[in-house]
Amino acid sequence: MPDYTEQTTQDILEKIKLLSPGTKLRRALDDIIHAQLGALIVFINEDDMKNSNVFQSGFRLDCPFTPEKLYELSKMDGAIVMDENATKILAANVHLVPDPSIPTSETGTRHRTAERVAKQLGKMVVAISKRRNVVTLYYRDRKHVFEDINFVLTKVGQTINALERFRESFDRDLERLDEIEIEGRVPLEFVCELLIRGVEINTISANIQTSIIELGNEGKLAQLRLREVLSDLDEIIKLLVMDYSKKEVTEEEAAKITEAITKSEHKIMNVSKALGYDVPNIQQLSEVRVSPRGYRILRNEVHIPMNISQNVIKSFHSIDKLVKTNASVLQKVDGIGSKRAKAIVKRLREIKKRRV
Ligand code: 3AT
Ligand code: 3AT
Ligand code: MN
Repeated sequence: MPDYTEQTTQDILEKIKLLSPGTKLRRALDDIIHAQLGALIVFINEDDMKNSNVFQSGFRLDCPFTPEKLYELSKMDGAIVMDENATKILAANVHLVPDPSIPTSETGTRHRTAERVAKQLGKMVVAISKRRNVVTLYYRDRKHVFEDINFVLTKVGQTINALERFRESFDRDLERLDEIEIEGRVPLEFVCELLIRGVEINTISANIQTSIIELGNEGKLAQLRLREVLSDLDEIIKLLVMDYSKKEVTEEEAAKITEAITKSEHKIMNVSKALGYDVPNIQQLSEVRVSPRGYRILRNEVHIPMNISQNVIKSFHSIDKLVKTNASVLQKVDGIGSKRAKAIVKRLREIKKRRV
């Protein structure tokens, strides 16, 4: 059996999409379930079917797919064969004979067969249980059970509610960070906490992506809400890392550090280590004060492009020095004209005022 990994994870999302509400295929599956019928459907192109000895007996159809036809055919015993894009019904009443030595954890003959055929041929197989009213997708060595649509809607809705609150509080703390940054003495612990919360919002969002895809048409609102929750988040995390990493890092290096933080247990000590700080314990960490370089403030508050921010930071090194300068000195930096210089000085002063 071939070894499938990363690509399969991507592909299976495409397969789930093919079966999600709003598609013709899903309409057929829903009809089959409502009529208390079962089904076993293999998705394979005609040539691959002809060249395989898994498919036995049955009869050839080779007709365009419609939900009504699929529904009628599901009344018959055996498997239905469709092409991989689900546009044609190739055969029905087919007896599937996969290699019996392929392991399967299922019990009923329909589901055991489905799992084995998917593994053996590396294709998508869908089983609808007559007894349990459940649709199961097998693809290569993966399995996805479709849950009740209302259950998925509720689960996704609740998760996004929570994410929206997380994001609001994250944004409030970013505003607080602006103010502390102007003073130039930022608790490292605070920065680490913010980074953890940022990557957690990302991780939780990634985890419900599959459910949103499973919702198909019904998931459009959820998709929009999630996009809002995630807006600029990757950018903010990157700029935080570039501001606070112990040594100056490029955007690519910042992405690597972010990945390390995401993959680690989300603990403060791990984050400070990923940023390059060698602090032995949490007590000592809580006393560390750092000054950011200023990437985030320059980008978010004054909309300075990255390459010009880099020039500014080369000259000033950190935000506390930038705060003390005036527009005429700033103008000497490559890419900073009098307009930008004034905007930077003005905005930094405004933030400083907000603090008192
Ligand atoms: P009916 O006339 O529908 O009762 P059939 O010959 O059309 O019989 P089905 O395909 O409907 O057979 O299968 C009915 C059940 O028989 C399904 C499964 O639980 C059992 N069965 C079929 N083939 C096997 C097998 N090779 N090993 C164990 N059980 C099997
Ligand atoms: P249910 O949950 O009862 O629907 P199951 O996995 O328990 O599914 P069964 O043994 O009850 O499966 O078989 C149900 C039908 O599945 C019988 C037959 O129409 C189809 N089926 C089972 N094995 C095969 C096979 N090897 N090829 C084609 N069709 C099959
Ligand atoms: Mn059964």
